[in-house]
Amino acid sequence: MTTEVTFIMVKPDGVQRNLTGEIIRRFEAKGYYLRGLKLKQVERSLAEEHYIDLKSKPFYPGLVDYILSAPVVAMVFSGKNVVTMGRKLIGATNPLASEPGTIRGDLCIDVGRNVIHGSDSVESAQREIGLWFPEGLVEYKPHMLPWIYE
Ligand code: 3AN
Repeated sequence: MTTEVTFIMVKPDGVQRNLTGEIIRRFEAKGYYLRGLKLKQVERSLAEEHYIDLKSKPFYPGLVDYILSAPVVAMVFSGKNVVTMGRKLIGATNPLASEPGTIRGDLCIDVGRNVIHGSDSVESAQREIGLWFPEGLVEYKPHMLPWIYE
């Protein structure tokens, strides 16, 4: 059984719109386990580091300001292929291209208010979890795995 992990963040608009529970529900209902969770007012250095790969993009300053504009909910989920499947559950970056049934396809309209972030690779997930949860994760053994995996 793989213990792949991914970093998921409910962005300020998602928190303000009370979508945190709906987002957790979708990941849990799929069969993933919550491994870390915190409500956090982000400091600029963390937001800039998180989005370092997008530094040259014209929308980067607005993106950082958006992430700083109100608290976010930072989470870690675990499970088989959770990085790839998490991105599928989330949907395309631009909500206009996100399929109905995905989080973005169902819950938002503008790319600059797209309610959620999810790691795009196993390597990004490791980097992001290290950034957002430097204290580490709680040791935890999910007990229903035989009902999720054959
Ligand atoms: P994703 O969040 O789907 O991995 P990225 O990493 O390309 O997409 O972009 C990170 C974030 O930057 C997006 N979630 C979105 O909030 C913002 N963003 C991406 N493209 C644009 C854009 N063209 N205009 C405004 N904001 C954007």
